[in-house]
Amino acid sequence: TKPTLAVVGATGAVGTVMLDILSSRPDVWGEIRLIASARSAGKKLVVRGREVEVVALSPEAFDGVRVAMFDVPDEVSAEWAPIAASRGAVVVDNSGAFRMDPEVPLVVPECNPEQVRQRPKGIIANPNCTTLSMMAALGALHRAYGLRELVVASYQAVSGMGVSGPARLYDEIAAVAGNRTIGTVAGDVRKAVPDLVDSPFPAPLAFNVVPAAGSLKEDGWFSEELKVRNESRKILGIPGLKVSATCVRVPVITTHSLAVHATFAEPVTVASARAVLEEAPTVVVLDDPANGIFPTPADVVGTDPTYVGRIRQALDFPNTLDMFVCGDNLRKGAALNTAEIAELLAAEFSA
Ligand code: 11C
Repeated sequence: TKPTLAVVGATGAVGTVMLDILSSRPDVWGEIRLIASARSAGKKLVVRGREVEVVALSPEAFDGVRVAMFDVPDEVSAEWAPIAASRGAVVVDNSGAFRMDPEVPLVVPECNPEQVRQRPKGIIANPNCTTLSMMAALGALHRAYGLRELVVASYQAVSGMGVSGPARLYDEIAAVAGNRTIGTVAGDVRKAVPDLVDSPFPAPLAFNVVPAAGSLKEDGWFSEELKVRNESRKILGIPGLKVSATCVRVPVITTHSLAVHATFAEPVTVASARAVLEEAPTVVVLDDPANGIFPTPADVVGTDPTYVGRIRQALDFPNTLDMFVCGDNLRKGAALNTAEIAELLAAEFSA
């Protein structure tokens, strides 16, 4: 019999995409149970073409569940993932609660699929969407040339924040639309958009970019920047990888972009790197700038691959490539990677 799957946080931004993904992937699941906060219990959502009623999060909700995907805030995962695991489910958790726990593998199927088997706590973590949006490409290049240093600037979409991000950006864009002088005087955008007290962003995002993603941590680093560093090291298995990231929110609804400056142990040419990336099954190279071909969020949103373009040999840095990477932060960056990990478990359970 096919294993029972639970989706915890089925009504959130990632949960909604997850139901879509579960409806279009090979059907390896028996029952799919939808779990959410008491507030959403009783709602009916469609998965695999059928309506399923959402049940409230409770220990009993996990009875009979073999795999539980969690797409909920860190503190909810921290409390409930161990409860689900204690009731016999393997948890695939998309929060930050367990990613750096040495007893929890942090898995990207293109990079370290074998680690799904090493789960002493019955919990497997799914990386942050910013890290994940470049990992398939970096993993392939690392295997070929040995990654040593990584300098990254992100251009992050608002849906990374959950449903509140797009809601706010649409409101801000509506507030400035049609004004053909706005954005020309300091502070005019700030005055035109709705009160920032109600915003998930610390500054206006319409006609703007905001160098503050996640929460502020020690020494001026934002949490997203530290996650890029810590999680890249763990996924790629390079504890000493030198990483420096600057994470920036941009007025894009969905699809994170990253300007990547990667230094390798081995010499690397643009042609050989392109061949390596073209061979990676989930990477698509879009790199013909003379003809306007490079990845942009607007062109790739809603699709599964990791897109790479603008591949250049750094002029002043040996063994170093510069490139631009785009990936849908809700699909490969979150729900799709979680589903792929869960499918590895489904295969294990039916083997
Ligand atoms: C963003 N990457 O774009 C973030 C949100 O650790 O999973 C995801 C936070 C996390 O805002």
